[in-house]
Order: sequence, then structure tokens, then C-alpha cells
Amino acid sequence: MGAPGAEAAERTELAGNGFVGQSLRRKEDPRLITGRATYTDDMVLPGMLYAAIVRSPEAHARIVSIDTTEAREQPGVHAVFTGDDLADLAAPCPMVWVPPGVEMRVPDHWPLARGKVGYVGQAVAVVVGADKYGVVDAAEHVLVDYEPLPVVVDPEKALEDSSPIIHEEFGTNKVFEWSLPGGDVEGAFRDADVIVEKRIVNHRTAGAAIEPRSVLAEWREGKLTLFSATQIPHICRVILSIQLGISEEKIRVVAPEVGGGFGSKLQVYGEETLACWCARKLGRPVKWTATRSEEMLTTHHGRDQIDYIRIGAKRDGKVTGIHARIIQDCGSYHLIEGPVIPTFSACVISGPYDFPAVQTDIVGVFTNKFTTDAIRGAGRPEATHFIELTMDALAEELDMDPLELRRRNFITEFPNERPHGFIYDSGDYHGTLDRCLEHLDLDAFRREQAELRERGVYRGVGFSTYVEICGLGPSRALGPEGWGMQGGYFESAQVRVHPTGAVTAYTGTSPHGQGHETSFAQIVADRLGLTPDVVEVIHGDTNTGPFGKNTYGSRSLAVGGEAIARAAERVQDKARRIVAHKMEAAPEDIEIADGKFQVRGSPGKAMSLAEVAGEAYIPQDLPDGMEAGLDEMCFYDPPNFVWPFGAHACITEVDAETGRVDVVRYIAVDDCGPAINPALIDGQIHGGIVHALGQALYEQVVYDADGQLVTGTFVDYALPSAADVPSFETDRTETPSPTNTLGVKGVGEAATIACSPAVVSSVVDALRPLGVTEVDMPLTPMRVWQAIQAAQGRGSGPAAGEQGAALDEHGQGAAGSGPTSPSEGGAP
Ligand code: MCN
Repeated sequence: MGAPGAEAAERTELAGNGFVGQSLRRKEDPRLITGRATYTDDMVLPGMLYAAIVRSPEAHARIVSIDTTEAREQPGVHAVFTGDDLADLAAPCPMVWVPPGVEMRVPDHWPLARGKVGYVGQAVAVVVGADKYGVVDAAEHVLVDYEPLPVVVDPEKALEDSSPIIHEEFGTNKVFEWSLPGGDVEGAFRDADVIVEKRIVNHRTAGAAIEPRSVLAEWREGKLTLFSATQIPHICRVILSIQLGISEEKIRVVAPEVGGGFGSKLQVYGEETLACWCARKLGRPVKWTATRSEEMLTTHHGRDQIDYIRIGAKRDGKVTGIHARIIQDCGSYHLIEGPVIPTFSACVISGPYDFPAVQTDIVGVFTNKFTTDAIRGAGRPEATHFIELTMDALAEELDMDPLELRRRNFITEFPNERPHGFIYDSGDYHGTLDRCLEHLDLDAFRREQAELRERGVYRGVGFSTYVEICGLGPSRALGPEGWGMQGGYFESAQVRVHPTGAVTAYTGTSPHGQGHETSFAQIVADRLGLTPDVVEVIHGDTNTGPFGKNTYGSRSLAVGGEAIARAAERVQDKARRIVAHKMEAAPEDIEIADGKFQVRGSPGKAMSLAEVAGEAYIPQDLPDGMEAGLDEMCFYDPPNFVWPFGAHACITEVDAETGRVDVVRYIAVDDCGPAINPALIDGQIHGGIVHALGQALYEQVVYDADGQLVTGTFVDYALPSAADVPSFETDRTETPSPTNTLGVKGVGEAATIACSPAVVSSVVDALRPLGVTEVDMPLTPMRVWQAIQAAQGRGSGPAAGEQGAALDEHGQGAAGSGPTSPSEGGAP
């Protein structure tokens, strides 16, 4: 179960022009901000047809009959298909986590429902026709007769014996149960002087990428091309090959420009398979693009955990153990990896603290909702949230400063093997907290807070010190014989110097906003004595470059960037040997200076990369035994995960009359190793904070008791805008990871993992004089106001940890109301 040891990677001295570490502007931005980028929905192919999907209005029902006659007769309609028509599919949508020794219940999940539906929005038929809007109208004419079945949406109720069963074949709604223990947890609680316990609801959220999902499939001469707004083109190709029963080399998957994913496009959705199947059947290209409501209904959701946490400690604050029981709402069917997500909570259960014993017990549950799967952070935001809020509760119980409690328990020695077998690679947890406090000046804030309170203004500060696991990851740890993921977790790269000296770098990663074209070009440029603008980085097309494992889990730099660096170093090494041969010098004496390969200290004895390429591609005088060409590949499988960390502080002001929360200051100090491009890191941190602020304050996917999605549009699902957040104060420390030669760790999810407990804790700190000790996210004005009323003994607001609260609240018309919604300002 444990990760393999962190074999120290030797860090190479960077040769060349020192572009690594510079905040270069993103190479990809000019086309993005001038509207010249091509997204899937922009594409039009000759003879292209459009698909519209008929979706279930019922959360749980048997399909009695589907009558497509009328729909087929609508103008422009070429075909209408149902689940029965797709009987020739070789396999349902796969779920790729098969944990060894665990009974995992995986219902067949077909692109079009067969016999029954388990969630509102489940696809039951597809209409294909010539007109984009005509097919939507025609879909209204598909008549489906449903026999409704009892619905269950609350995961804890779904586990009760009296609950309706969603998949009769299993006789239970339990998806799986497994534990990740480490050390003697029960002993740890026996030895503890103090035990704090909490129940924390980490509610359901949406990825909410601005570009909705979109697919365009084309068959030509026995070959399939799928253009898809996906994070995982290579993985998608493997899965399509299995589902469609087509040999993999006949399939090309292209991720054109992808307008954000945030995990929600780390998926192979039924619509991807369906478009390919329809295109093959009809012999015409078929496009489908989700409407925003379809996106909210049927693009996987995230979080949706109920967490029961216990932390034990001695009187002096030294923690003795942590135990978490996680109830994960999986929705009614799986997509590719949903059930594994809470395992990532378990990986970081120790946080940055030296818990001698840890244990996570996870139970996955079917409910009549859509699938949950990876959304930015995937399991680690949930864990940070429950660890940090429980540490705050422990500090309260011990009457100790919460930062002092953290400092007493920080891990200080690295590499550090945690009780459950994971090895933290490197860290300096005091360092990031110190830096955060340098920015904050806590004493000054406390004085200001006291003065403001005198005037009835409630400001508070909250902290989050976190560690995360990313850089997925060692195949030995994650693969079939490790956790049971059915795949490898290496990354691939190819660095090709063309005969003229131009350079193309192919990466198996598939960026969709992270800026790999820039940062990877910086890495290659330094190794080949070039400037990044002449290094072209190609990604997202299974027909170019080697097989890759794509972008998620903040893996691209630590695994894909390392692969690129290694491939570039292989090119550099060959170039050195060619130059040494031509200059009659030793390869070790060739250095990169002034953009050339030169004999050390002899600027006159130098060759440009173009000259080296000329020698390599017109091989008349190469060293004996050397092959022609200058083109190198690397498949890099890391020896360990990487473990970024940091300290965040949030200051909020709460209007005690209305419950409105404003974020006044936000300070983020993160450590993701040496920066390749500091501006890209800042961008990732900014976006990551806003993502988690959204969850903490505004966003919630809400289903009513009948399984109807109530938050189906951006009117009901409130995303924060730039106007709702302050200007963030970011800083970094740089502690290299010994896992890779770049020393880097991931940063794409770090801020999302860190942020939410700092926000909640700051609101509790603000309202402490009013007696508020806890509030569950999202901290909508209604919830905060109710918490104040309850603490003041005026009425019964929903206590923290009550799952039902969101639904009741929504029923009263408050949940999901956005930061700018007029309905939320006033108290009821
Ligand atoms: N970086 C760097 N130096 C470091 C660390 C990182 O310059 N020491 C840079 C990298 O070169 C890269 C960027 O930071 O350009 C992010 O790198 P990394 O942490 O490796 O993350 P990934 O590229 O693998 O991105 C995945 C991550 C995830 S899991 C989600 S979810 C997410 C995220 O990135 N979704 C995003 N950031 C997003 N940003 C945008 N704009 N859109 C999304 O959908």
C-alpha cells in the first residue's frame, strides 16, 4: 500500500541561458486572448450532423417504453437511437479502480440507459440530425414511459436497511468499504488526555469550467478521430478502443484548445463513446456540445463527503492519533475513478503533523444523484478541511493558540515515513508559516480586531497549514498491484531537433490552462542553449508523440516536465558528443554558453544547435557507432509522489446583521520546489484560492429530496467573480524535492487544498464574541445568520454537520444564492 521510497534524484546543474525561474509571459496567451484558439465546438467538418440527448427527468425509475417514431419524423432528423440500439458496444463505461482484496460494486453504466435510470439527466436516447437546434426540438418528441421508483439522496440514509436499493443486483447501496491504517490508533486514543471529535459535511460542488463538454467524432476510411474537450486524450483512446471494440491504432483522439477542466474533464463520458458510435453508424461526423444545464447535471461533481473525525492529544498539545471515517456519496453510477477519490483524503490524513498513528475508514455509497469524481484537489481539500478544523477545535479544547498547537506538532525531519507508509519527500513547515506571519503581522491584526469589535465590526483570521500529495505518481504505488488503479502513471516526452535546428517537444501531458507550452519550453531551452520562443511544445493529440498519461493530480511538471528535461538532456548529451568529436575535445569539456555548444573557455570553438543538427542529419562525420538524427524520448516513472505544502491565512469580515461574509485579505505562502515560471505558479495559486473560496462561501450542488437538481444554472450555482475576492498576497519558499532532478512539486491544486478551512476558521474567529463555534460550508448569509441566531439563543439555525441543512435551507430559497444575489443580503 505504501509508496516506494524516495530514491534521491541527482539534481543536474542547469546549463544554458537560465530561462528556468523567470516569469515569462505565456506563449499560449496571444491566441487565447485574441480569439484565435480553436475549441471543439468551433470545429465544423463536411457533412457534420448534430446530436441532442434525451435525458431522464426521473431520479430513479424503470423505463417501461421509449417511442421514437414521432422524433424520427421531425425535419432534418437522420436517426434516433436508444440503449437497445447500442447493444453492440463491447463494454460499458469502465471504472478503473480495482482495489486488491476489496469488494467493489460497479453497476453497468452504458452511454444510453438500459432498462432503468438512476439519476436525473441520465441519457436515454440520442437524436442525430442536420440542424443544431432542430435536433433539440426533435428530442422533445421522444416519448419515454417511466415507472418511478423510491429515491434516496442522503448517503447516510442510503446505508440504512430501510433505504430503497438503487442497484438490486447488489442488494445494498454500499459501493465499497476499505481502511488505511497506520500505527496503533486505538492505543493512541487510550493514551490521549484529550479527544476532540467532529462531524463535517464537505458538500457537493461542480468543476464549472467555462467551456462545456464538447465532442466531435468522424470516421474516415475505417479510422476514427474524436475531437474532445478532455484532459485525457490518451486514456480516452484506450477506453474507446475497449468500449467500441476497435484496435487502438485506428483511433485518434485530439484535445484541441480546452477551456478549463478542474478535474471535470478527467473523464471519459458516455457522450464521447456515443458520438463515436453514431458517427460510425451514420457514416457522417457527429458533434455534441453540452448546454450549461447539461453540464451542471451530467459533468461529474466533486467532494460530497461526510467526515467523522477524532484527534487525540496530550495536555501539552502533542497529538497521539487521528481517525477519520469518510462516507463518500458516489452518486448512482461510476465514471472512471470516482470511488478512489476519498483514498486521496486518506493519503494526507497526517497533514503536516507528526501523528504517531492514523486511520481512515472509507465507505462509498450509491445515491440517486450524478457521479462524484475528481474535482481540483480530489480528496485532499476534504482532508485538509477536516484536519485543520479539528486541530482548531483541539486548540480550543486545550486553551492553546492554534498556531502554537500546529508548531508543536509539525514534522521537521525529511524524508519522513508516515505511519500509513507514505514518505514525505521534503518540507519546511515552520518556514512557510513564518513567512505567512511576516506578511500578516498577527499582533497588529489582533489589535485592529479588538478595536473593530468595540464598534460592532466582526473581523476574524483563520489559518491552514497543509501538505498535499501529487505528482501522480509511481506506477508501483498506484498500479494494479499497489492501490489497484488499472494503469501506469509514468509520463512521456520526445524532444526532436529538426535538420535545420528547430525544436519540437512532445509531451504526454494535456494542459488546459496551466501553461505547459511556456514552462516546458523554458526547461528545454535551457538544456539546448535556445530561447523558449523557438521551442514548440506539442500536446493533446494521440497521433503525435509517444503515449502519455495526461494532466491531472498536479503531475504534469513533476512527472511530464521531468520527462521533458530528461529527453532534452539526452539530446544535449548527443550534441555534446558530436561537438566534442568535431572540435577534438572531450564531451565533458563541452559547455553551453552564449547559445552555443562550445569547448570550455574557447568561444572560438563552438557550434550552434543548428550546426549540430546538420551534422546529425547529414551523418558523414559522426563519432564511431553513433546513430544519425537528433531526436530523443523519455518515459519517466517517478520513484515517489511529491508533497507540496504551505501556510494560508484568511481575514474575513462578517456582517452580523445579515450574515454576509467578505474576504478582506488572503495570504498564501506555498512551496512547490524551485519555480520554473513564478508567474504561472501565481496564476495557479490565484485560481486555486478562488476555486476553494467558491466552495467555502457560495457554491453548492443541491438536489431536492426527489433527486431533482436544483442548481442547474449559474443563476442558482454561484461562482465567485473577480469582484468577490481581494487582491491575493502570495509568496513562496522553495524546498527542492529529491524525487526528480528539477526538484519540483505540483502546484495546480495546492491552493484549493489549502484554502477552505482558513476561510471557515476566520468566520468562526470573527463571530467568537457572539458565541459561534462552528458553521458548515458554504457560508451563505443565511447559514451564517442562522449560526449567529442559534449561538445567541434566538431560534434554531442548522447546526454545523447537518447534511439536511442545505436542503432545508434551499427550500427556503437561500442556498446557492450568489455573492451578488439581492436575496442574500437581508436576514429573513
Ligand atoms: N509550475 C512551475 N514551477 C513549479 C511548479 C509548477 O512553473 N515549481 C507550473 C507548471 O510548469 C505548470 C503549472 O505550474 O505550468 C501547473 O503545474 P502542475 O502543478 O504540474 O499541475 P498540472 O499542470 O498537472 O495541472 C493540473 C492541475 C489540476 S489537477 C487541476 S484540477 C487544475 C490545475 O492544474 N485545473 C486547471 N490548474 C488549472 N488551471 C486552469 N487554468 N484550468 C484548469 O482546469
